[in-house]
Amino acid sequence: MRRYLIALLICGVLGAIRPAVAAESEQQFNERMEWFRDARFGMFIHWGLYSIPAGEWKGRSNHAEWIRDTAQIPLEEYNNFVNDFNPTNFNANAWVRLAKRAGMKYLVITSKHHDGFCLWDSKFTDFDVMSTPFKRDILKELRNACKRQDVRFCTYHSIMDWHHPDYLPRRKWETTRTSEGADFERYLTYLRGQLKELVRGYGTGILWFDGEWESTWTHELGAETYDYVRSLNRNILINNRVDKGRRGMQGLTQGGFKGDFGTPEQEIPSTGIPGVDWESCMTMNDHWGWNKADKNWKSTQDLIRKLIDCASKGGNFLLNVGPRPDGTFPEEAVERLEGIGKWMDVNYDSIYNTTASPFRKLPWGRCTQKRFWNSTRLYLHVFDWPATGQLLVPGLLNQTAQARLLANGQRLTVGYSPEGMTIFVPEVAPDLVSSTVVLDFAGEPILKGQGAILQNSDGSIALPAEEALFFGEGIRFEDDAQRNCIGYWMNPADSAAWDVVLYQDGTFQIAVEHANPEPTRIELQAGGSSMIISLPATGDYGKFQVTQGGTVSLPVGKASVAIRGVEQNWNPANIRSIRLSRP
Ligand code: FHN
Repeated sequence: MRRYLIALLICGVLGAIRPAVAAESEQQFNERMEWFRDARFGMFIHWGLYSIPAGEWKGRSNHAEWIRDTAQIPLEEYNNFVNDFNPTNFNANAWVRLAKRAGMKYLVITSKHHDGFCLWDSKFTDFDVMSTPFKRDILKELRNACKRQDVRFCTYHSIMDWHHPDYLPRRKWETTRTSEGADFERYLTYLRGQLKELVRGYGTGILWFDGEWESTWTHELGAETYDYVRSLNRNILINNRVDKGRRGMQGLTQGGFKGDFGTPEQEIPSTGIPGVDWESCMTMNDHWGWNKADKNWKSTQDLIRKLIDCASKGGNFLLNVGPRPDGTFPEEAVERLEGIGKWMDVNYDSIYNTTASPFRKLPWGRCTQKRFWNSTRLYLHVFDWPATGQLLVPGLLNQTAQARLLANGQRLTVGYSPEGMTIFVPEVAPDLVSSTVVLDFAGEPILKGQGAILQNSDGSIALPAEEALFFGEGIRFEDDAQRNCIGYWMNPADSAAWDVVLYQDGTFQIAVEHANPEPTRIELQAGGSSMIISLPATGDYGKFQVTQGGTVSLPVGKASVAIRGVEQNWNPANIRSIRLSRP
């Protein structure tokens, strides 16, 4: 116990004098995020004492990593699992080999889950793997295996800790476990000490925080912890669960909160989110930790298409494995990892180092892309292979494209029409799960009817509500015959945007067609400038009128026009269209 107190004391002093983190430029942030954005695919591992009961407790079999809470196991009884943890079949090289086989570029393992048990030799507690019969430092072995096989080693770490005497609050059902003498500040020192071990001692590439939702954890603590961890390693990545800004399972970060990327859980955002980094984490069946009764495994096809879906929206896919207590992966997980790996052997180029699709949606599948100096490569992920042999890429107006099958390089003929590009494909799809057609053309994609609006021949530009791209939780297209407008705009931080293609540059007068019972203001950004437009009350959400804004100058080529609410005195407004016309 003495060594822990000394460790805590040292950490407390060091923690109190930690250096502030210098401000980071956008370029520095992009450099720090680069490997993560390029990787697109990682392995999540939930493993610990909770794996021993395998989801079962006193006749119920739907538990997993939360078992101490969901089965209300008293601490003393749960601690007995320490004596049973002896994963003699654990082989770090084999785990990393399987991650690599699947095409995963990084691995995130639960260093400590909510139960407080630590998978490494921590100076700050004996509730760790060194107190078990196994007596091996699992994180160290996994870190070394990752290093040997060029997979980035990363760690999940739970802020919430059901074991540590100083963590508060207790579980509601723990009526006999006193919180008398609990000192949350002392817990924070413990937490910082362990974070320092993981960052400096194990070189974790991501600190994947979790368990941030309880009242004792605050935005201030989150922001402070973010800065503290970055002060230990400026290049580390930290997810948004370090702070309090995560929007539930949808996982994206609300403004003003810390975190390098959003963490949707068991779901994938409905559209790409320009300028936002995120990673969807998902189980292969229905449980994070090992549950031997859970046979609801997602198919390999479904998992491959989820990976493609994430990449097509500019996000990462963190796919979970819950190892058994003996240290082996379930056969069903191994089968899926190998199946995904087979697909990645052929199609990895269409996932790694790609960015989001330029299309809002495609009828037959998804798209990822790579931009080169003066050309674009689209990877068309075709789930539903056209029986007609003609694959229409709707709204793509570029000319002189080259197309081929990624699987075997077979050249394909391309046709052009006002509806878009048609690629003539063989009768049989190279891969029934998803076949990749590679499309190369000069310049940037020119899209019609996919959120990209073409300038009219008279130079004007009409931006209708139904062609807008939406960013935020509530705002969306109100498909009502009388309205046909941007609606449900309750949160001024929500925004809408249009991609515009201009053939004639110039200065344009802005006009807004709106309906709002109360006066309100919007901010319009276009061509690098911004303006506030006051929208007088029209009396009703269905009573539209046109209000003039200022003027804006736009160059030839692609431009973006975006609107968001002005926070101060915000009142929702319905926007039917924005019009840019020659003054
Ligand atoms: O409570 C945890 C849960 O056990 C699991 O670790 C997931 C994985 O992201 N995170 C929390 C639930 O959101």
